[in-house]
Amino acid sequence: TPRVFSGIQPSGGLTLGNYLGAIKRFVQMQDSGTPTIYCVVDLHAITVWQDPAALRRQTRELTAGYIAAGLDPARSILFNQSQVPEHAQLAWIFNCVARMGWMGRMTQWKDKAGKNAENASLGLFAYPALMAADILLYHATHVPVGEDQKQHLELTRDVAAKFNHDYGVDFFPITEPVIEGAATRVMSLRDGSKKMSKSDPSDASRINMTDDADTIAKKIRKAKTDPEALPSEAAGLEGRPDARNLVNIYAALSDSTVDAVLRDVGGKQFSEFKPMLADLAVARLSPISTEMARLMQDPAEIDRILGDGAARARAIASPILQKTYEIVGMIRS
Ligand code: AQP
Repeated sequence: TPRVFSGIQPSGGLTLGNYLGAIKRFVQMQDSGTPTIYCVVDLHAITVWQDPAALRRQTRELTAGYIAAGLDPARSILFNQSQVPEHAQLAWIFNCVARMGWMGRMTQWKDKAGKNAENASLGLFAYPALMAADILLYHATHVPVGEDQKQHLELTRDVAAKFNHDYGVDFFPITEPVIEGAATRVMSLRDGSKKMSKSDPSDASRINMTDDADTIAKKIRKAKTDPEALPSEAAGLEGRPDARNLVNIYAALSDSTVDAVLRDVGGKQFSEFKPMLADLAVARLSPISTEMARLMQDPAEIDRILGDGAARARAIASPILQKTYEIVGMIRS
């Protein structure tokens, strides 16, 4: 039976990349009627330092973002990871299944630990084993994510296959990544070869879900582009990463395709296209940010939603963890 799981780290404010690459598609999957479980992965967030007060605020803000963008806590299970201890418990078992070599090859590890791996947290290294636990704890079959998470999902499949093989069972499913749409990789507005990220030190590199209309318009006006006009078909974006990025964003925000967008705007200069993009971004994002701000006025209600979601998540996770312990040979008495 199909079941969707995905998560986002409360490691900063939500960006347009998180919205287009993840949340927008979370909503589509919910609305298609498949059972959906969406997590605020606070245990993942602390793999790099988080100020406790900021972590609390970002957890609530991300939850508000989920709801404001169209996730319905009655139809989807929404919760924060640390309230379901089974995630950490299964992650330990997967730490003993996954191999050091697999982890060392992860590009996110290499990017985030950089040259100073000696000083990175052990949790950052083990991050993909916890992610495998998040997904497999629910026997999730489909995981909507952005392009940057593809390698971690392959590792999740490797963990499931090795566990099944080592214990001679057919217990954990081999999950399918769902990486689709025009904006599976939204790039930095300052550098079309770098992904838009909530932890980029430059605020001008990203559009935050909480940016107001003027800020959005200004960031798009200043976005890096090249001097050429827009091409009339996708092939003309070859070798033009900054131009491609803005067209991809336009296509994703308008639920269209790059080819369809270029049929309309091909031949225009960026001086004309950028205000169109800014208007579209404001029209799509401002209802969400207004609703987020409204929800944030009642943090107790957000916490209640997370608690309720956690109880429902545990009801699914707990029997799967118990069965895992049994397979591994742990006595339950
Ligand atoms: N630029 C992006 N384009 C498309 N999808 C993106 N995602 C993130 N950035 C982009 C997708 O959002 C989901 C949640 O990501 P995450 O918060 O778990 O971590 P991340 O991928 O590392 O995102 P950030 O914004 O770059 O956070 P930091 O800076 O804290 O690492 C995932 O599905 C991801 O693919």
